[in-house]
This record gives sequence, C-alpha cells and structure tokens, in this order.
Amino acid sequence: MGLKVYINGKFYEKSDAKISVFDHGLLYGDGVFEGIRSYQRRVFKLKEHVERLFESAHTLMLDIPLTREALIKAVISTLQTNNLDNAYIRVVVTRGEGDLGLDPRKCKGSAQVIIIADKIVLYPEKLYKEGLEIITVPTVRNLPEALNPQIKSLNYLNNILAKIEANNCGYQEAIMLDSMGYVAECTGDNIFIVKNAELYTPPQCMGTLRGITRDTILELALKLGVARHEHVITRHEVYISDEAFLTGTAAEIIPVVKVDGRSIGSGSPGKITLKLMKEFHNLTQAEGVKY
Ligand code: PXG
Repeated sequence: MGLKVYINGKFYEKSDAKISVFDHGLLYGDGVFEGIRSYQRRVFKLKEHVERLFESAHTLMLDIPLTREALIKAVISTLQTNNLDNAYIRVVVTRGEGDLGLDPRKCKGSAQVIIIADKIVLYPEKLYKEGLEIITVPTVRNLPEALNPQIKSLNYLNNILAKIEANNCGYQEAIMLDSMGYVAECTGDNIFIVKNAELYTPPQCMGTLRGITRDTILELALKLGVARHEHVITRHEVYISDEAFLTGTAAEIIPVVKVDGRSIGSGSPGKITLKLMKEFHNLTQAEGVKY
C-alpha cells in the first residue's frame, strides 16, 4: 500500500495527489505550512503547530476552511490512514485556484488543505553524535517589516538562497544574520549557544521564527535550572561560546561544533547540549496527542 495524501477531506494515492497549476500557492508561494512530528503514535505539540498555522494564515488573510479542531482530526486521520508510528507531517494550506494575476480576491475557490505524513531524515545519525559544522552566509533573513519570518509561508526563497550558499561552500546548514548583522537563525532551525553554563538564543522580534522546538528547549532549560536569555547574539559570541546547537521539528536538536572555521568549546557536543537532547527525547516519548 502506497502513501495516502489528504487533500480537502479526501485521501489520494501519492501519484494521484494533485492540485491545480493555477493555484496561487504554486504561482506565488501564496499559502502557509507547518512541519510536525509524531513519536510512538503521539503527535508532538500538535495544538501549538495548528495555532501557528492559523496565525500565519490570519496575517495573510487566508481563510482556512476548517476549524482548528477539524484540522487536528484531519492530521490524526492522515496518520491513521498511513499507519505510521513515527512520522513527519506536512500541513499545507494554499490560497487556491485563481487567474494569472496575483490578486488573491480572484481566487474564487476555497483554500486547499493538504496533509502529507511521511518520513524525514535531515542529517545522518553520526552528526547528532559528532556535531555539525556550519557557516554564516551572505543572504540575510527577511526583514520583519517586509515579510515577517513569523509567517510560515510557502515562500521560502530567503531560506533556500541561504541553503544554496551553504551548499556551494560544502556545508549543510548556515547561520543567517538579521538586517542589523546579529545572528537570526539557520535556514530551517533556530540557534542556541551556551556560555558559562547559561543558555542564549536570539529574540523572536528581529527576524527569527519563534520555533516550537525552541520554545520547548527554553521550557526544558527552566525545568533543569539552566538560566536562559532571549538576547541578541553576535557572530563573535557564537565563536567564543562553550556549546552551540540547532533546534527544529525536522532536525530536532543537533549539536554544532564548528562555525565559520572556529571550533566551538572543546570541538565536540557539550554537556548542556547533550542533557537537553536527552530531555527533549524523553519529552517526545511522554507527551503528545495519541492516535
Ligand atoms: N526557523 C525556520 C526558518 C524554520 O523554517 C524553524 C526555525 C524551527 O521551527 P520549529 O517550530 O519546527 O521548531 C523552522 C522550521 C527543512 C525544514 O527541510 C525545516 C523547517 C521547516 C520546513 C523544512 O530543514 N523548519
């Protein structure tokens, strides 16, 4: 049995799961999305992801044709239909079919709701043990006053350009700065550093997505008694940090051991990073919406 994709309340085989070439999601990146994970038949932070999807849609004045509760049910139903114990779930809502002009008022049909439940492997297991080497790239994160990074829209070209720059230099992930030159985040992950046993991450206001994994790590640090700061970070502060790691639903928690050629701390994953990785793993096994 092949992968079944949810589109507007119905399930289709992967090869038959199609939407219109006139959909403004394709023509203009006009739409929103979320990436969610499930562990051992429990969806992690499902309510938080659905809330953020509705927030992104609200600013784009995109009506999601489902209530939050109905969308939660649709995610669960997609996981059950595909019988997946551990999955990566992509929820996509596009503006829908319009004409060749960008005016969203011309999209007469309803927004399209797509849910894909599949597997994702971003990095090999080895890198979670040994740590990742990353670089800073020239493309800065979108200005909040232009396209606010809090909107998880289908236009990810800002991040893709940064990813291409990293790839061109032989790296898999990159630090993106904000327009002031402070560290914002990576192409698909938030960044944390540890200095003198305290945790630092950039504030969400400057061009950093308020990641759900980021919030989870801040909560876990509080529980562990590790002081946390949401504060601007310079590249220098990253270079001289004791530990660094990235967080994201897809990547989970991955240690960073080198940035722009500078070794971070001892050059291997740090103690606090490893502790947080363990606590995060435990949490993913212990909570979440059951299916
Ligand atoms: N920053 C950005 C720019 C993201 O896209 C995160 C941080 C982490 O947020 P969460 O809520 O997941 O902790 C994301 C989300 C990929 C990929 O292929 C990554 C994301 C989304 C889509 C694809 O790396 N990360």
